[in-house]
Amino acid sequence: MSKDTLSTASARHPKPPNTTFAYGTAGFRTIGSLLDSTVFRVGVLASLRSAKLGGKTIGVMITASHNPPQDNGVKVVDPLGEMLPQLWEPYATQLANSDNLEDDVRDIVAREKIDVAQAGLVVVGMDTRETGPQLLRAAIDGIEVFGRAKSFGELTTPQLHYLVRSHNDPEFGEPSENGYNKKIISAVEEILRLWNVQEPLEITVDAANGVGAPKLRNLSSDLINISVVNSNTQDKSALNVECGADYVKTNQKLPANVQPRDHQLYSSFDGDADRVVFYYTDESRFQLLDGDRIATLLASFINKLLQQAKVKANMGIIQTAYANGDSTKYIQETLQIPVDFTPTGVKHLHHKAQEYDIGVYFEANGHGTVLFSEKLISELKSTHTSSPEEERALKTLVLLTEVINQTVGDSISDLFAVLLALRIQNKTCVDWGKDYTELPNKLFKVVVKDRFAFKTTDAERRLVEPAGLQAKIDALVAAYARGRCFVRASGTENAVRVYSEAASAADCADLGARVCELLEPY
Ligand code: G16
Repeated sequence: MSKDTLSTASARHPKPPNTTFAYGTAGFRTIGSLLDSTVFRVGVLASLRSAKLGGKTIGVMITASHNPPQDNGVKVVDPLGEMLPQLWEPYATQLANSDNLEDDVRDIVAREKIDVAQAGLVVVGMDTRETGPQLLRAAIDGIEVFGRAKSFGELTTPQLHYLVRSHNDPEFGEPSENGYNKKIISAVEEILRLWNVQEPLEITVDAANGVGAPKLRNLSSDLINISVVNSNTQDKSALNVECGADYVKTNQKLPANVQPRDHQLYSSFDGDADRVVFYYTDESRFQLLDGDRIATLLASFINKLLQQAKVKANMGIIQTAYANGDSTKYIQETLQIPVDFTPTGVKHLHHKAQEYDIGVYFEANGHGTVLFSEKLISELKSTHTSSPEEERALKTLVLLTEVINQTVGDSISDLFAVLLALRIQNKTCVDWGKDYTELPNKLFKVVVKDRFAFKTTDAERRLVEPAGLQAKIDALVAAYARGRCFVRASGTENAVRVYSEAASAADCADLGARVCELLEPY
């Protein structure tokens, strides 16, 4: 270990006093100006992770995704484009809070039996936040203590995941942003040709004034016509403000600058383009098509293709406690697909989805993807067909595995998957919105003294601490027809989230507000 280098480099990134950092739902997130030392230390950790894995390429993404503009964050991406394993999260927290960095690094090196000389490449990206460039330099400083850094500058989070995977697995794609674009566009265009689609795919996207805006512009072609609004990445205070997927989902209303035409589909990305939601208006009434709807649309589309291709595959849908009760009912009773529940956080859903040949996972907030197992992909590629219809369905399935990001939820590839599913099935957004009716639901955010005092069980559907609080929630819920309500600490913001649903909108709002009142003493 090159001890001097670590101490010299870390002296340039002093830890702020009286601040504790925790690796949460999606890495570290807090006010960007507090994160310099943490990002430096995450850089060190990423190179240790690379060394542990014999020099494989690791990723570091600097983003606070849906959070407000002044926040920032950082997370580590493993070689196949997956999140840092949960076993390593305590190391990240240990280093971020360490007052004796050299000893703590030595401790991790010993515990994990790491040969630091094996540290390889760490690829780094950032979203468009004001604190991004400085934090990117801190990450590089940390990485270079043991390993090598390669910065890709501004990227969407899913593009960074793609780049990590393609550096380790050249068959996955060319390891460049251009390679990412080519992989998606060529698969989308080939599917459109297979189905003889002449008219281009068209949609207006609200890019949350984030990095998705410039990246989407690189993806237009004769068959893809996307208009982007809320694309101002120069005004750093505009990110996610009154626009973007989180704003639209939480407030259940249109973002700024979208003047909808009835029955036309629109969509919103979040600040780092890893979530997407859709919507339309019907006689000016807003109709949201969230992650639950994306999951059901894609699962039923893929199921139809499997039937046409005469291929058997075992499919599951993974949801979290935020999934609308009626979406779960529709999946189980109408689509007849099994549903699993995990805690919030892509890392949890992703692992569960890997247990299926086809694992469809979406959080209601629009974060998700469809995973196809390697076994199924090779079966699809080697199956012989006996009719043109079978052949086309089979080819479409194979191409969908190229369109849909296999590493993480991706607004861009989910956008195309949805547009293809609608176009090929001749389904309008209004048809999609009528697949099932949804229970009225509402999200609340409550700032409490200590969000870490809120501990949950049963995939976050019940509180075990603070003691006695769950019983009070249960008593309230029992008074409302089809009532459901849960409380959990956010892992990305300094707040507690409350979700409520009930048979009527008035009951849903009332139930949520009364549960929020229960939180006042905390
Ligand atoms: C992140 C996670 C998501 C999670 C969201 C909110 O999204 O990747 O899985 O649903 O945070 O998490 P929490 O309720 O714990 O704050 P993003 O888009 O912000 O990266």
